Amino acid sequence: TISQCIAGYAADALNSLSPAQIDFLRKLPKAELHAHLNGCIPIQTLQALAQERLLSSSSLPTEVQAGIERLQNGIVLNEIHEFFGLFPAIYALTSAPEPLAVAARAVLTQFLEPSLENGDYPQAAYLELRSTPRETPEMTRLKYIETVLDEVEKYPAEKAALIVSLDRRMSDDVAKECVECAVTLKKAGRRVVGMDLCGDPLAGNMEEFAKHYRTAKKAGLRVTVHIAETKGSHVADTLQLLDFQPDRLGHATFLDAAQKDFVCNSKIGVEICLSSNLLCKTVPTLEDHHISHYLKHNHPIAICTDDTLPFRNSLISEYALLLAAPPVGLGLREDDVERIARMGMECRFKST
Ligand code: 6MZ
Repeated sequence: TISQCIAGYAADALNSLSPAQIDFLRKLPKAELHAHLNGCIPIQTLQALAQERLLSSSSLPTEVQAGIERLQNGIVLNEIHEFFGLFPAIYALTSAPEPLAVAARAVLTQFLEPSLENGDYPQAAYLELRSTPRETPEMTRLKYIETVLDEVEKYPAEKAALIVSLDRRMSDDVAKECVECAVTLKKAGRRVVGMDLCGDPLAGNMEEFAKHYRTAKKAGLRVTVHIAETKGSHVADTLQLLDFQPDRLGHATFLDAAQKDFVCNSKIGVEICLSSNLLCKTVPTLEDHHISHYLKHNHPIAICTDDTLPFRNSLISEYALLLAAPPVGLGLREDDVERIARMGMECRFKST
């Protein structure tokens, strides 16, 4: 196999390509616009953080150890809600500024630095990293965002930026605090370009969140929301999210015909995460994936990884799913894949 860290659908697609096709994908300038920091920590980095914790504080809760082992061995999910249970173990290791900075640096390196394994090319020409601010005994939410920003800003603005995520499970006060932090940092010239809405797709009251996204937009932040990610997503919820006037949509798997038309007419870019949808079982097969609808309508999409740690994919392997012949891939032509990569670059949030 090409990489030990890549497995599943994405690996099968990558392994089925010819060296010339792999070379083509490596050289293609690609934008990664939907990557969750704590979902994209390389497993080696997570293990090193666990080791360090063991050395400094003698013990690691058994749940954390079990969680890391599970991630190491490759997860199998029966449905998307099981996915969120993976994060407490990861969070336990990134709950102070220093380990958080280590994790952020590793994620930025993974996407933006050329690697031997990748033929000396970087996975992505541009990365919009997203993360949910957490308050812990060791840091405030403001400190959380500043810590990640310090790492993001080590790269030039043409290469990296930060999106601050709100979690659907957040209380109103916490959501408000996160938006205030993002706006303040943006006003201070820091590289926060947008706000996201993520977390358990069925949690939270979206009516309460609307005002926070209005505040963010007023301050010049762009907005992306995870929308209609599961079959259980309600029409009312989806309509409310569209009412936030998002600039991009994450997943958009279960939009009805009218909602799809609205998205196509308003040219809102859709972040497509193929492996993620297949592994979380929200889409049964590649053939059934809603990407076909958007491709048919020449609608702007961005191919993204979502969470490289549990899904064991990479940006190149997600593109391999486009190029590989069916049934492992969609069997698109190289010029179509090139056009898709360009669309991804055009979906970037420019700071205003
Ligand atoms: C919804 C997701 C997600 O923010 O702590 N997250 N939310 N749907 C998904 N699709 C599979 N994948 C990740 O990164 C981890 C957090 O991102 C959200 C979850 O809330 C998860 O806790 P950060 O850096």
